[in-house]
Amino acid sequence: MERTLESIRQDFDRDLANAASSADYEQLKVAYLGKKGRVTELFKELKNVEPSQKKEAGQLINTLRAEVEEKLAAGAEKCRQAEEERLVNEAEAYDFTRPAEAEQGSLHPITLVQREVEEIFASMGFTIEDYLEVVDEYKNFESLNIPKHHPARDMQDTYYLDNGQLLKSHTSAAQNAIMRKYGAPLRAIFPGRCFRNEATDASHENTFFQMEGIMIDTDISISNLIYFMKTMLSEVFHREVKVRLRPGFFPFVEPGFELDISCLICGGDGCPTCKQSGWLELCPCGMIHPNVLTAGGIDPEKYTGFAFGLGLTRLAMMKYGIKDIRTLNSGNLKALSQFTAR
Ligand code: FA5
Repeated sequence: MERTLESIRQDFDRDLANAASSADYEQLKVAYLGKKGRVTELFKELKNVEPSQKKEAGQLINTLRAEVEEKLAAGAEKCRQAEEERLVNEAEAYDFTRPAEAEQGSLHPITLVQREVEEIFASMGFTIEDYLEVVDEYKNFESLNIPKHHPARDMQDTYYLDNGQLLKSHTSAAQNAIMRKYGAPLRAIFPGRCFRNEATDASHENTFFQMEGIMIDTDISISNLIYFMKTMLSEVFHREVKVRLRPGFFPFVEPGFELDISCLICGGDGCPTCKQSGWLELCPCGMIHPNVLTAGGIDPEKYTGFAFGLGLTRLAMMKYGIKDIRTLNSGNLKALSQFTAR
């Protein structure tokens, strides 16, 4: 028995010296201490040992087992530390400023259109502003001449938080803060995500983007409004597009208009995107109501201004021929990554 023990010890020491990875240590553990491992098998041999020598033989096997366990644990720990060190060294040697080799991502169509419209308005002297997504009722409604219980609130049902705040239903919610921030004269656009509690279809989403614009000065009229709208649309589409202006009611403008664009998906013939009408509501606008100017700290006796609320998501649909608005929030990379900057 002693000779067998010594031979196993020598084999183990030799195998241990050759172990180089955590996997090697695992294999050794199975080979010597596993169910059919060489040390484990020794215990089964005990039944053939003389009864008078059984106790001593058992102790010798136990000692060998403890020795093997200890050496394996120490070796495995040393190996783990070496592997960790190697990974750290590799990470340190990696140049994170190196240009990516993998395929690069692409900009979302709404981002592309947003940037294009921003560039157009910036070239005409407009400031680009950012605003919150969670606002209070005053910002979303009251400051815009929509008192509590006004039926216009029904048109823009949105999502309310427990604390009474809400997810802004239109970018007009930023008008008050921006008027207060800059005063008059003022030219600003402010894109943003809007939310509405409404059923979705080919042209309606519950989460979509608008871009608001306001221009306030001493002598602003509807002609200025029409000029800026036409300039923006012809630059975005790189051609004349058919638009129509019709009266529209919004409590925060007087007079108010609906600016529709001839549907570019069907060429005006009628399709599900334009609900068979040939036209798509794109950019309501109008002259800012005196009450809204007053709420924004601007004297309506001295200043007038126009405001518009461009449907940025719908503009992206028209520009890129996207038939269903839901594609834009779908995360479908195949559909969304095919558009590139101009
Ligand atoms: C408004 O939101 C007004 N705040 C716009 C405005 C601003 C009027 C300044 C006057 C002066 P409306 O609810 O119509 O209006 O929305 C404006 C545009 O946002 C629509 O023409 C449309 O292009 C887009 N829009 C509205 N609801 C949705 C929706 N559920 N999904 C996608 N786009 C939408």
